[in-house]
Amino acid sequence: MVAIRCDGAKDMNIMEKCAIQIQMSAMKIVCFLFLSVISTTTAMNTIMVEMEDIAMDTSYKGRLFMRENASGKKTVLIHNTETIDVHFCLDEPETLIVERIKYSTDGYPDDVRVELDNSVIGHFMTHEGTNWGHLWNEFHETGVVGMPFNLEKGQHNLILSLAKADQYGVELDYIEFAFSESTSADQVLCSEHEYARKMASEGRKRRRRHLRSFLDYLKKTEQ
Ligand SMILES: [Ca+2]
Ligand SMILES: [Ca+2]
Repeated sequence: MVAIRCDGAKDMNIMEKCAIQIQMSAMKIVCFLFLSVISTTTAMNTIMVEMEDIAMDTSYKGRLFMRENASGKKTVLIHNTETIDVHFCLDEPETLIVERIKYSTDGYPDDVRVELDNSVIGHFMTHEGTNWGHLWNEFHETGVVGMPFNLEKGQHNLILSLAKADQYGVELDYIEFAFSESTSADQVLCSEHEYARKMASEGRKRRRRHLRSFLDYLKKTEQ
């Protein structure tokens, strides 16, 4: 559309064209705002859960490994019939996507099964290859596993296990979830979960530290 000079226009034709131009600009602004609202409301929040942070109870004994290239320098092994269980407690309905799982393995590939509330939501196959154990320190990422899921408010269990494995299994470094509402791991993990307890305890310690430094500051200002 050719730009028209509207300042001080007196010709009726030009004034009509100017009015149309103004209406179109206004519509563009409304569309832009509408699309902005849509993209904001549909944006998902990535929440990373380190496997070593949830592997607290006795079922994980002997399954944590130090790996230099792992996030947090640690992984958790899934071997034979072992599982990794992540318990979510949601305060409101949310959409969940398993965005990415980071793992390492050395040997034949493994078929890793992902279940949500006792339904299999996806699988992924690990890499094949061996270098005398050195490949446990080389990490790979899956893409999205399964489809987006609409979860009701309340508790949900995500379980990772092996549908088919070699004799060595697979080590998981972390999982990245995408949630539609929540923004942090301590918001979505159940309060009875050791990890959530650890996060809450760290939060309490942090608040106590802040209170102590505030009281010290008050004492100094009184002197
Ligand atoms: Ca393997
Ligand atoms: Ca890790």
